[in-house]
Amino acid sequence: MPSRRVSKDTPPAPRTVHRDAKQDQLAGFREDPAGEILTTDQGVRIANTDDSLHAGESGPTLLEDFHLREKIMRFDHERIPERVVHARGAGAHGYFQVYSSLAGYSSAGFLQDPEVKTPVFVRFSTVVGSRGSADTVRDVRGFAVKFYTNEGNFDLVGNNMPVFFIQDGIKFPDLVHALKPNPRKEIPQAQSAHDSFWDFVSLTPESAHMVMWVMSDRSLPRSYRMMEGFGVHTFRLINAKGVAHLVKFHWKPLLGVHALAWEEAQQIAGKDPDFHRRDLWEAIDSEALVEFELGLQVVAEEDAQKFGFDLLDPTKLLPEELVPVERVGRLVLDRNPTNYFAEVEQVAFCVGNVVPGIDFTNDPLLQARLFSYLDTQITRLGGPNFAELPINRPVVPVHNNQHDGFGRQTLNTGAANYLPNSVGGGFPRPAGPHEGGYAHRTERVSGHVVRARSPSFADHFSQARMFLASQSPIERAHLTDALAFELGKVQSEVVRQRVVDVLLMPVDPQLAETVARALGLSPSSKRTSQGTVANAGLPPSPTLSLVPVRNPTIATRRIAILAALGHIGRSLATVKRAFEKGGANVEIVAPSLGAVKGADEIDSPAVCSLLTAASVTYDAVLVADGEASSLVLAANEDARRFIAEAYRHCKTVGALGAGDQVLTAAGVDLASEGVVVGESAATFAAAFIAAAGQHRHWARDRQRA
Ligand code: HDE
Repeated sequence: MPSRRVSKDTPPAPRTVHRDAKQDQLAGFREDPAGEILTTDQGVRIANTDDSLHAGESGPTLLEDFHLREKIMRFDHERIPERVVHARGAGAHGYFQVYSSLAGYSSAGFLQDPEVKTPVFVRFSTVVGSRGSADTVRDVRGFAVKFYTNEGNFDLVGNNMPVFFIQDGIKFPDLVHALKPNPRKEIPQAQSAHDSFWDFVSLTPESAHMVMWVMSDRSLPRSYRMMEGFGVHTFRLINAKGVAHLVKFHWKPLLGVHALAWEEAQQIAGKDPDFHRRDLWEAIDSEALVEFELGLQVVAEEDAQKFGFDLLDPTKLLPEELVPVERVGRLVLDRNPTNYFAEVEQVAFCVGNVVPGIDFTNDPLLQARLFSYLDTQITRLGGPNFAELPINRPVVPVHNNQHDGFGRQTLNTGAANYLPNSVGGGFPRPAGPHEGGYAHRTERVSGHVVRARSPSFADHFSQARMFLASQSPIERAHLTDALAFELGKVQSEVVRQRVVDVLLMPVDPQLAETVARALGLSPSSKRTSQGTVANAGLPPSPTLSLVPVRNPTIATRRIAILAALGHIGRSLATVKRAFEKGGANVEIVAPSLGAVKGADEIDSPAVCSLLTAASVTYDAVLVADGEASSLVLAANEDARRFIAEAYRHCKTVGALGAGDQVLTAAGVDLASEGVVVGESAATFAAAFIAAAGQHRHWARDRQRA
């Protein structure tokens, strides 16, 4: 093909992106073995892959067996270092679309046109555990989004909590070392319930607010699809006129924010350690709703000082009551990865990946992250060419003089690999004034070079107290239990006492006292000199509470119907249909798999048996009608435990007709909240849907206490 004749006056090709741009690009890298013949990496066809080449049938293996050597060499090097943090994750493709142009705030191309769907790849993760750890541990969740925009990649690398443990990135290695397993024993895996974490946070009072979040129900999401996301730091949006606004990024799940019960989460970790991965995969596979809205809290630069705390302090959130969250666009996840390793493991997010119209602030945590994410990929992905990996490639062309290095794929054909040059016509040339070149915001900076923290970062407790005060009584009870659990696992009494005195007392003396009592301690009257005790009581922020449920729905929820020989198939089918109409996934669970004979000659197909199904993996449980079936189930210990666990974990439980005997046999109080019994299938279904839409009936937890 003749090369395009270009001069410096030739305008560059317009850069547009469509919804399938990333998939089209990935398609060129996919390999499909269907109907093909096995080859070596060199494309040589292989006739036998089961026996190595020997000198005689019982003789030694020959070095010339290139297939053996290649196969074993490739196997030996299949593993790459897992992420230092956020090692365990799940990913999905989708798109992002603004509701209307955000030109007033930002010039970013992907924020201008509501018709444009920008491809995205999202990776959700836990933080502490290794790659093979369980999904439902108590932990922060990562929420990282890569937008493949028409101006290059923008990565919004956030968490499901709006604040962080530390104020300056230089403490991140200390925090992570303290959180991770003990270096001598590599115990415990994927949890903070151990001495070093509590030792660190009790000596780091700036962590008080984040500790409240991590001990709250937010650290036990029901699903990746049911948690919020936050950019944490304050960023900047800059419009075409160069006007900057400060911004906090939010993701709001359309399915609401919901949490597991702590005991439930622990049990799921054993029964289905892939619970969140599976949930995401199955939801996308069944074309269920996986959608979030992008929210912005926008603050004019001149208003930055008016909130009484520093917007650059990542241990502070901006209460929604002070600056409402504007919902500006939708993120839809609708495609599972083709290959976990190539996509979810090799994706390299980088906080520094921004596009024109989005800029940073001087948040010292953010500043350290700007270095870390690029740097970490050198070790993790084995060199500087990781941006060429299919999942990381932008969908717009890349032209620069960054050449060579391990694993280089691009064949640069230019006559010169430096600038300025004349032999290559001066290309690739920098963008002209109206060609979308990234221009860093001009900012006046002055001051002494110091290793010091801004005095405006000194209040560590006001917002921790605000968060606690915003929790409903049951959420507060969960938080208190979580502290008692975690600190109960701490061996050092000195550390436990310090947490109570230094972290909890300044937040809330009553909390400190309750936790101290559970630990057999009493809060000390003497205060340490560390940290500043909050002076002002901030008003509670109701949006920080997950209770009450704001938009009840059973969509995508898992409902189990227990049935045995002699159940009433007709009413079971009616309620099942009603639940499915509401978008729920309904499974019939019986003593054994296969068709369960109905007393009315209508059989119901059991897809799980009491042996294979776990109550903790469902959101709601009910028992089918039928005298004979109910007698069988009431006498079955597994069935009773199935119901008792669901009841204990505050889920909606119910029974049609005679099924109520099974509930009673399982110890269910038929009069308590979230227990639905009834004769008429249609009325029962409506009541059950309303109850299950409430997610959990936490009031039962209080009764237990
Ligand atoms: Fe990260 N973080 N982080 N982090 N982080 C990484 O990058 C780091 C922080 C977050 O799914 C690493 O590619 C430092 C805050 C997510 O691939 C590493 C500091 C927030 C993910 C790293 C922070 C995050 C990471 C590990 C303090 C919420 C997973 C491997 C200055 C806003 C992304 C990698 C994925 C991953 C460093 C603090 C979110 C080591 C130094 C605050 C969601 O570079």
